[in-house]
Amino acid sequence: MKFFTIVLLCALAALAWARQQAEATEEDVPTVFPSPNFNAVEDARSLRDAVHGPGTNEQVIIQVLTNRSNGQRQQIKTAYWELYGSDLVEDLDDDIQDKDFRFVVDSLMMPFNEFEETFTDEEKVKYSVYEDALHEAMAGPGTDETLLSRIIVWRCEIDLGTVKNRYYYKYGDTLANDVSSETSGNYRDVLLALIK
Ligand SMILES: [Ca+2]
Repeated sequence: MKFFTIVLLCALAALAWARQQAEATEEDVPTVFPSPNFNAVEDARSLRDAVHGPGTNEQVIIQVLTNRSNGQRQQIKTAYWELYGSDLVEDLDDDIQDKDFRFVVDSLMMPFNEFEETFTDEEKVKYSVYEDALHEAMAGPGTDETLLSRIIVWRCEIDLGTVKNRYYYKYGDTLANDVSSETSGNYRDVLLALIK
């Protein structure tokens, strides 16, 4: 009897170890990658065309910003300044009416370390299980758009692909589906483009 108890305990220990290894080696998968054919000047021109003059081409803004890394977005900001002597973020802000969409655009345009500093240490602990934070932002009536946007912008270049999988296994619906039913308009489009 004693022998079997030992065997059982060993088996359980081996299982726990294997699970720990699996978790430790779970690779972080982002959803936003640096563009391989990146040209900051071309992007600056596209964004200028999107905001200059009457109207705004939000789809161009979404297309450009969600397909570049944060570092590339910073280079676009510099190129824009050199070409037009104007601040890209201010120009985008002037043109974007929807405050939730504007918040995502502004967050994407912040240097990543600066954006990360908008999270207090308490928040970093509180939201450290990202799929739960995303779920919390959408659970119940209404939506906490600020929390939803911050977590998506924060994780899209780090591990949102992994978070997305965990979200699905935990909550039984895809993150994209839930975001889609909780949001609308350009705001929805930009979040879905970041989630991929
Ligand atoms: Ca809700």
